[in-house]
Amino acid sequence: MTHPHETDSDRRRNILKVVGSQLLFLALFALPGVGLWVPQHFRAIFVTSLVLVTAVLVGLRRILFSTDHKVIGIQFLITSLLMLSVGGLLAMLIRLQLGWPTHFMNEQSLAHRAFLFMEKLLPGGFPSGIMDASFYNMLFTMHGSIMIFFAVIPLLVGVFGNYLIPLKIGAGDMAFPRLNMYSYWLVPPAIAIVLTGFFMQGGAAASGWTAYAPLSTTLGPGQVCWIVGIIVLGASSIMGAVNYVTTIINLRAPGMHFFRLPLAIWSLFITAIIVLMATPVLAAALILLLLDTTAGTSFFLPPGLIIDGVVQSMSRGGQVLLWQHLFWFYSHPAVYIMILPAMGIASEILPVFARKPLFGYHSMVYAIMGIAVMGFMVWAHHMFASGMNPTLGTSFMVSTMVIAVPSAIKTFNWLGTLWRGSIRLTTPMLHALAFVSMFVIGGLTGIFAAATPVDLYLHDTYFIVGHLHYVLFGGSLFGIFAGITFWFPKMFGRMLNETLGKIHFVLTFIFFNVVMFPMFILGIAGMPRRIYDYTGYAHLAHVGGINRMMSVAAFCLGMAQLIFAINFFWSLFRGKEAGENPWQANPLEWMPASPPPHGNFVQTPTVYHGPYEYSVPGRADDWLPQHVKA
Ligand code: HEM
Ligand SMILES: [Cu+2]
Repeated sequence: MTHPHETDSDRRRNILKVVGSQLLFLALFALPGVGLWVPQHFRAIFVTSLVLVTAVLVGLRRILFSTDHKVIGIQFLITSLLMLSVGGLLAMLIRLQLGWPTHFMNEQSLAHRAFLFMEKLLPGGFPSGIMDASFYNMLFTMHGSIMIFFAVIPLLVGVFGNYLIPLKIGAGDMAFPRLNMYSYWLVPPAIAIVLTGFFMQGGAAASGWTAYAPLSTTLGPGQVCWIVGIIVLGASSIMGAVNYVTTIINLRAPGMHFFRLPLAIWSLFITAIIVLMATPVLAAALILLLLDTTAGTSFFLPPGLIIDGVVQSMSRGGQVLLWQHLFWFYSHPAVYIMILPAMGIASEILPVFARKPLFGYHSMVYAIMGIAVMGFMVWAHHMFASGMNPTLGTSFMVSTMVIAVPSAIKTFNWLGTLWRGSIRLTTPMLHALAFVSMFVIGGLTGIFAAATPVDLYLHDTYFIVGHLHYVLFGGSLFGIFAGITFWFPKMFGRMLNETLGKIHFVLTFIFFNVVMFPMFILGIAGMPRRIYDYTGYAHLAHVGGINRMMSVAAFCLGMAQLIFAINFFWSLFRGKEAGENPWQANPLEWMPASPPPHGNFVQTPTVYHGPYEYSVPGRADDWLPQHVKA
C-alpha cells in the first residue's frame, strides 16, 4: 500500500500556523500589560497601533487560521503547554511562601535572598521583601484556575480530542472544521482576559478557582476579568464538544461500529456529552455572578451581608449556597472531564506495550457511561460542611461511594491487561503505569473525603489538596504525558529521545510524590488549605520542616520539566524518523504517514475488527491493524 507524503510546502505552512498562532497569543497577553507602561500622552498612539496590528493579523488570518484538525490539535498543545508552565511558575511562588513563611526568616538565608529577588521582579507582590497576603490569594487562585481551565482540560480535550478523533475513526476531518477553528481561537483571548487581571487595580482574581460568593462579588476588576475569561473559554469548550459528538456519530469509517471504537474515542465522546450538559450551567452561573459583581443584582448575596463591619445595602435576599450548588453541578462533572480522557489514553497505551488485548472492553465502556451518569448525582459532596441536612448529606455520601465502583472496575481491567503481558517499559508506558497507580491513591483518598463524618474534619485541609493533586497531577497529568510521548511520533514524524524521556519520568514521579504525599499528613494534622501563614497556630508548630522539604521537592519537580521541554524541541528537529507505525499499534491513526497529510486518508479505510487485537493466536505478527482483514 502506498501512502501520500505531506509535501514540504504543506508542512511549512502548518509550522507557520502553529508558531504564528502562539506569537499572536503572546501578543494578546503582553499588549495590555505593555499599555500600562506607556506614558499617558502616548497611549493614543499605542491604542492606534494596537488596532493596526489587529487589522494586519485579521489580514493574515488565512495564514494563521487552520481548519485542519491536526493543526488545531497542535495549536492547542503548544498553548496549553505554555499555560502549564505559567501555572507551574505560580505554584513555585506558592511553595516559596509555604516553605519559608516570612516572619521566620534568617537575614542571611537563601530563602531571604529569594524573596528580595522577587521584590525586584514583582514589587507589588513582595513589598519590602515579604510576600503580600492578598498576592498569595491571587497566586493560588490563578494557579488552580490556569491549571484546570487552561492546561488540563485543553490538553486532554482540546489536544487529544482534536488530533485523535478524525484519525481514529477513519475520517478526513471534523464534521464542522470551521467551528473547530473558532473553538481554538476563543482560547487565546480567554487566557489574555483572565491574565490581564494581574494588571488591574487590586490585582488578579483572588477568591480561589471555586470563586465562592459573596467573596467573589466583592473583589475588584481582576475578578471580573476572571469571570468573563472563563465564560469565553466555556463557549470554546461547547463548540468543541458539539463537533466531537457529531463527528463520532456521523463520520465513522465503514465497519467502525460503536463497539469497535478505541477507548480514547469512547472516553472523549462521553466527555463531550458531559461538557454539553455541564458547561452551560457554569456559564449561566458565571453570568449571574457577573451581574452580582457589576450590575447591582444579588443572586448570591444574602440579606444583611456585613463586609468590614459595614452592612451592605446591595444585598437583597440572595442565597450564598446557590452559587455552590450551581458551581459544583458543573465542577464535579468537570473533574470527570479531567480524568475520562486520561483513562482513555491509558486504555490505549497499556495493551500496546503489554502486547495483549485490553481486558474487559465492554465493561470499560459501560464504566465510562456509569461514571458520566453518576457524576451528575454527587456534586454536594463538596458541601458537606455547609450545614446541609444530614439525610441529604448521607444520600450524597452514598452516591459518591457508589461512583468509585466503575472507577475500580476500570482499575482492575488495567491490571488484567498487564497480567502476563510482554511488558515493554517505554516512556509512554511508564507514564501510563504511573497514571494507574497514582489514580488509585487519588481515588481511595476520595473515598475518605466522601464519608460525611470524616469529611467534616478533612474539608478545607491539605488532605483535600493532596487528593486533588493525586487525581489531577498523578492521574490527569501523567495521562497527558503518556499521550504526548505516545502520539508525538504521529504528530511530528519523529521519535522522542527515550533516555531523556525516562529521566524526565523518573524525576517527575519521585518529586511528585515527595511534594504531594505529605499533604495527607499535613491535612490530618489540621493544616488548612489556602493558608498564607500557618506559623501562628500552636497545633501547626511542627510542620515548618515538612513544608520546607515539600517546597524544595517542588522546585526540583519544576526543574525536571525542563528535561521534557528540551526533549520535545530537540526531537522535533533531531529525533529519529518515526515511520508510520513505530509502536506497532492497531488503531487507524497509525495507517497514514507521520504526520498524516491534509485529509488524513487517501482512501477511506474499512474496519474489520476491534482496536485491541494483539498477539492473536495463529498470526505471525503480534498485532493486527483495524483496517487489515484477519
Ligand atoms: C473515586 C473517585 C472520587 C471520589 C470518591 C472523590 C471524592 C471527593 C470529595 C468527597 C471531595 C470533597 C472534599 C472536600 O472538599 O471536603 C473531593 C474534592 C475534589 N476532588 Fe475528588 N473524588 C474522586 C475523584 C476525583 C477525580 C477523578 C478528580 C479529578 C480529576 C477529582 C478532583 C477533585 C477536586 C479538584 C477536588 C477539590 C475541589 C475543591 O477545590 O474544593 N476527584 N473529591
Ligand atoms: Cu466532586
